[in-house]
Amino acid sequence: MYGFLGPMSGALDSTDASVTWRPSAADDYFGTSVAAGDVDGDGATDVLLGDQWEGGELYTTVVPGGAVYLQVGPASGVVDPAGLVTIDWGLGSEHPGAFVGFLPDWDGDGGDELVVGACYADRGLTTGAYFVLSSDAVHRSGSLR
Ligand SMILES: [Ca+2]
Ligand SMILES: [Ca+2]
Repeated sequence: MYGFLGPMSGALDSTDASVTWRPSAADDYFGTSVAAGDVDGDGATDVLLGDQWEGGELYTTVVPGGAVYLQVGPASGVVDPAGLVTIDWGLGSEHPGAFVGFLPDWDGDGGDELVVGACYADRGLTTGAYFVLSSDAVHRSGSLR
């Protein structure tokens, strides 16, 4: 997944990216979803990166996985998402990361809340849920499961 700082003009490609999020190992649909907000309220944009099959198995047996990574900004260069704040339900989970987003500071603590969509919530193909994670909880833990 690539991030480009504006202003932009002309034809761009991956070598023009200001930041590249690239897993260091083969991955499962890293980059399924992306959203920008300010989770720590410092004025610098933070990025949520979804990976709805992380740790799962898509090709031989359908075992859901999923993870969401939080890049606290600013960022530059090549970043391995394994080193970021990770929101991971674990193997056999609900596909967190199918959708990610931010809610503008819902609880008034100065940071935007995180929204994680999990399209297999409750282990069903026709179910799904959105989870709202407090910016404060994410900051205190550094990682959530
Ligand atoms: Ca920020
Ligand atoms: Ca908040």
